[in-house]
Amino acid sequence: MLIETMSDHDMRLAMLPYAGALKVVNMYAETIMEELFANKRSNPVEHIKSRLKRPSSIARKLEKKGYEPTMENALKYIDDIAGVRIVCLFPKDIYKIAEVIQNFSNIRVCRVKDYIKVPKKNGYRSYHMHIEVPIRLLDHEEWVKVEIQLRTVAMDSWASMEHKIRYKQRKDIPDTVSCRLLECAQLTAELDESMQQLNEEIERI
Ligand code: 0O2
Repeated sequence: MLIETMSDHDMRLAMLPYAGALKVVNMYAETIMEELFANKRSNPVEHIKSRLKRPSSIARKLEKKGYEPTMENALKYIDDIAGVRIVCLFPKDIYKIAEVIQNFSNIRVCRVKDYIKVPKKNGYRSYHMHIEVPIRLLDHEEWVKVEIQLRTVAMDSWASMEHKIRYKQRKDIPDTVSCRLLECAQLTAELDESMQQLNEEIERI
């Protein structure tokens, strides 16, 4: 069924498993953070945010990937209909949290994209985990896809800025702006490194 022709009721039904998956992953994430960092002086997780992708964004993404914008294609080809973003203070914490998630028995990790070790050409850095969690519905259980994005505050502020510019422009970003963005991405990487070193020094005191 074409996404744009779906009624609000049908869309809500299609999104229900994703809304459930977001609640489950959020709960896991919050519990892990509390346990993992219970003995630390401060919680290195700055915040956790979750969102369901809007139908118009799902349709746009399908068209960009060359698929007809139907709900069937969305279920098959879009991995980030449900998204959870965990924003940390330091890069090291990202890998600690990713390892804990990896070892969860009721989470299937399908794919990992490490844009921190290998940033995108435009400078984008984040650690993406494509996972599935089991969701019980009235008459059956299904494994539902969720994208977890792990990033630092600096990576997050860069990504928000770049996202805003890209979406506001709705056309190619001028080369001068792309170059400035890339420079800023490099600065945020240096900032992350320095802040992490500083934190390690403070923890040793
Ligand atoms: P929005 O509006 O944030 O939801 P794939 O089929 O997996 O190769 P996909 O889904 O594009 O293709 O994978 P990827 O790279 O994991 O991107 C998923 C999401 O990561 C994006 O969703 C963004 O949220 C974020 N992201 C990826 N690349 C960039 C980037 O260059 N800049 C910014 N600001 N965010 C990025 P959406 O649907 O693009 O956008």
